[in-house]
Amino acid sequence: MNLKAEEKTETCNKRGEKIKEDKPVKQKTKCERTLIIIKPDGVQKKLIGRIISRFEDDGLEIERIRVLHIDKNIALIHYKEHVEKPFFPKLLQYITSGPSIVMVIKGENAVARARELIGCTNPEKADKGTIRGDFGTDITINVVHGSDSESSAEREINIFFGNYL
Ligand code: RTP
Ligand code: MG
Repeated sequence: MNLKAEEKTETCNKRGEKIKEDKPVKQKTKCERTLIIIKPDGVQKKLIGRIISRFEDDGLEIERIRVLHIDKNIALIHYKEHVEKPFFPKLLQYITSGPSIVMVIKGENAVARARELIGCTNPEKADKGTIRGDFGTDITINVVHGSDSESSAEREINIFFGNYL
């Protein structure tokens, strides 16, 4: 396919002759932040380092991090969309059962990339090589949380780290 003139750039070849080259294709990327929680089972099983490495090895950056024992009040706010669901009592018991690691992770397309690294909600159905696929127990006890959209990320980051963005 021939590119139009404005899609080409002028440069020199090895012999110093002027030539037209295709402009480098710019990737569509967006720097985002997402909220990640290593849930109580991940902390209990001493998986903190291995889980953080999954994100860092993918090029994502840990921007904020804290240890927090999530209490009922925080759980009600963070998981507000699930409060009326039948599984909520189990989720509440689980997420408040011990300390968690709460992080803001930053990078290009961080929300979707982190969800990909985490894998699907049910570890039995999650691909091997994903965090849940490798370390999760069942549909409740699934090691990590990751924001599901940019707007959720903003809301959740504000819950745990205040409005600093
Ligand atoms: P998360 O919010 O923790 O990242 O998980 P998710 O988006 O993959 O799944 P979501 O539907 O938001 O569910 C939140 C958490 O609730 C527990 N859960 N239990 N049917 C069940 O028993 C059930 N479904 C969900 C899991 O701990 C899930 O991560
Ligand atoms: Mg969710």
